[in-house]
Amino acid sequence: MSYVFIDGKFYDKENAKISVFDHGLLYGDGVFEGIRAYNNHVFKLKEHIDRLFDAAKTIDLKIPYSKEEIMDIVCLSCAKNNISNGYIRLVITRGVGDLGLSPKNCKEASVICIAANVTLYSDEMYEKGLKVATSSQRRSYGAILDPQVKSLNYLNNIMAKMEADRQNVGEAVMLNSQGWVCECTGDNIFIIKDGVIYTPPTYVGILAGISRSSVIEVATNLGYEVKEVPFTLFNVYSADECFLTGTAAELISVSEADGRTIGSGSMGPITRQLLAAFREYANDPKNGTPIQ
Ligand code: PXG
Repeated sequence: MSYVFIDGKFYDKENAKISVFDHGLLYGDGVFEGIRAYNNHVFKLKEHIDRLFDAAKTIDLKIPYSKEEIMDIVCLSCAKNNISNGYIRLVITRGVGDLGLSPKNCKEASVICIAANVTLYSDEMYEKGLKVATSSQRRSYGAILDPQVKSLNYLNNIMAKMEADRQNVGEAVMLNSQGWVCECTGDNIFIIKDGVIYTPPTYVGILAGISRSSVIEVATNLGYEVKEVPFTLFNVYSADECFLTGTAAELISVSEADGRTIGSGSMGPITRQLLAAFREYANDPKNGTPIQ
């Protein structure tokens, strides 16, 4: 049996339901986080909760719990479901209102926490790497809806992901309106050229990924130079190595972009070293919050 936290209570999975008048459903009005537990610790929980509160503040949504209380809810959800390694989905919706865009009649935000097992890519996928294709969908930017807000409206990314599915590739690379490479639909992107690691800066229009910042830290500690600078598809196609980072994928290499083989066409040596170092980092209790 699995249990889902909704607004102060745990419900068994079948009875975990919210109202059809919730503005999260009606308008995609809300924010969320996807979080991993490793080794009985919730990885970078404080960073996820800080990002969640920053996003909620940006859309002027009051979360009816303190940061400490939300952290407790996440840990309790893991404990209640016997999750020591898993995936946590934390969702804050605008709550129940009427059939108008304005949330002025939404009395209180709803807080939902699901702790589940995680579906991993196979070892073979990590070895071979993902094929990616550039999407016709442009990533939005700070003057529209800042991609730093992990909002419940993921249509931009979903349409890009559907394009990737149609082309039989694992991920879609999204550019901003100027053509700078931003990120993929649920992952940040890195390239490696002549031993230097590059990833786009947040101002081009990306989610400031927690895995992204962890990889930057791990790579820097290993002595690599990491540059957060804008780059174009030219740099992706001509990279020695390319990889994606995200809570679900951790760090996965890219073998092909728009039909161009990247580097050797399978996981490169620096990507391999970073993946091992990242997994060690993620499993280190120092980088997480104990579940109980
Ligand atoms: N960019 C975007 C647009 C994302 O949605 C990332 C980058 C990576 O961020 P983190 O903090 O996870 O390193 C994300 C996160 C899913 C799923 O179900 C995807 C994400 C999060 C949770 C679930 O595919 N993407």
